[in-house]
Amino acid sequence: MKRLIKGGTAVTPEGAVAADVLIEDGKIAAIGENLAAGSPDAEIIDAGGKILFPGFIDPHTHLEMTVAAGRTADDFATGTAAALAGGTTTVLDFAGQDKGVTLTQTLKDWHQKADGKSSCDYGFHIGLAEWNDETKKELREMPDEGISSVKLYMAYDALMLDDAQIFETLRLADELGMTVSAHCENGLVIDELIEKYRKEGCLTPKYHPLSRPAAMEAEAVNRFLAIAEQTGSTVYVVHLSTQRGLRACLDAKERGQKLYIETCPQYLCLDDSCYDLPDFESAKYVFAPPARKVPDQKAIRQAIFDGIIDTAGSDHCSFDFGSMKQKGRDDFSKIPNGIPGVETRPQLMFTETYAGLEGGLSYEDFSDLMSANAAKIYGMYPQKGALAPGSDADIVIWDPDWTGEITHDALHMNVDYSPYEGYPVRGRADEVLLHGETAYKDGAFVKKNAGHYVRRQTKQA
Ligand code: DUC
Ligand code: ZN
Repeated sequence: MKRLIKGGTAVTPEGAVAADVLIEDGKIAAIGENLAAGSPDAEIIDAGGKILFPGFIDPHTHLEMTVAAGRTADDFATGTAAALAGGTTTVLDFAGQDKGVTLTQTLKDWHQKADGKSSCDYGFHIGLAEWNDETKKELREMPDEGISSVKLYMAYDALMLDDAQIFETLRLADELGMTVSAHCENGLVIDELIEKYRKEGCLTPKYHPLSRPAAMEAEAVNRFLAIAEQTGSTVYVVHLSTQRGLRACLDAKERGQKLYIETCPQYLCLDDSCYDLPDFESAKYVFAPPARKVPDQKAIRQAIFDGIIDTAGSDHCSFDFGSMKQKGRDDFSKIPNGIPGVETRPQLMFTETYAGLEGGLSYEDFSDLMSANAAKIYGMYPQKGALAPGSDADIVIWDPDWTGEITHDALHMNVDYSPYEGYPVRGRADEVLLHGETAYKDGAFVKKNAGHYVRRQTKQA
């Protein structure tokens, strides 16, 4: 079946151009002027005045994840549908190992959660919780499973690796051509700070950010990058949130190290005043790293404008306020960490970075930040992340002029609140195509459950 998108501005790898986009058999067949003449049988989609972006890619989600307090509100069915509604056509979720569970089993579990239930395309990062002979053996098998990236944690007792294990992970991942990403917070010091506040009877959510200070992000970023310097690895820092952490990244870049940096909308749109809200409302904002100070927000935004930050992940990790977040009513450390964001990420990022702002991003740069860079870093390009002949026809028809505000009622995520209620936003996805077919249009789902697993290439493949 042929479809022709007419009248839009297509954001291609060569630049944004007024052009038709012809789709055939789920792929982009051609981009150019007046393609209708050569394809009289094509179904016409009118995109007059709209921007055509390659489907957005969210490189950082936690769907159907279980933590000590229980399970996330969104599974793959609800989370990937909500992603589509926002303009995201591929998510990379963390298939996170629990201690004692093999990587093979973890991957099998994640396929069971996602296969046949996902409304957008999806891939998995393999997340490590331990490092032993079995893990090393199994990591070697991951590229054949379409996994090209490993995630490690420097915080959380149940997950964190020590420095020697990080060093070894980097060495082996390099040999396999896999990219290593890290959650950079100094978990040991954070645990001490949490214990100190608990002993002092400081138990409200206000103490969540105080127990996870900026210095502990910067220290871990610096340590991760210093270890990567020894192995010569190119690495990826997830959810960078602070000016000090950014400084550590810039120092490494100045040393000549190659690294990728991700931030998230929450580090642009929220600041630590959200921990002063009354009536336990602040629990809605308990995520890690926490919302930071206004100068951090400014530094992160400027780093996006300067092209220093490569990607924007949502770190979508949704827990209901009415039930799950209440588990920490008497002790902030028991509030499950995470906020919903897979659906709102494109709109929030567009609002915070669009070209109308001083120093704001061109459509091409926004497309790189939201799609192409993640595709390249994680081994999916140009199947994903490009409006180009031969690429998957995952296309967002974006209205750059729409303005409104975020309301939980209008969103599709399976969670009982939005941390951005009432936040003024600009731009929205009018229509979203997955594999050339309209999956979401004008506020309604047209096609669900059509998501495929994306096998990703390692750097050597
Ligand atoms: N931080 C969160 O807020 N949620 C999931 C995991 C994480 O590190
Ligand atoms: Zn995360």
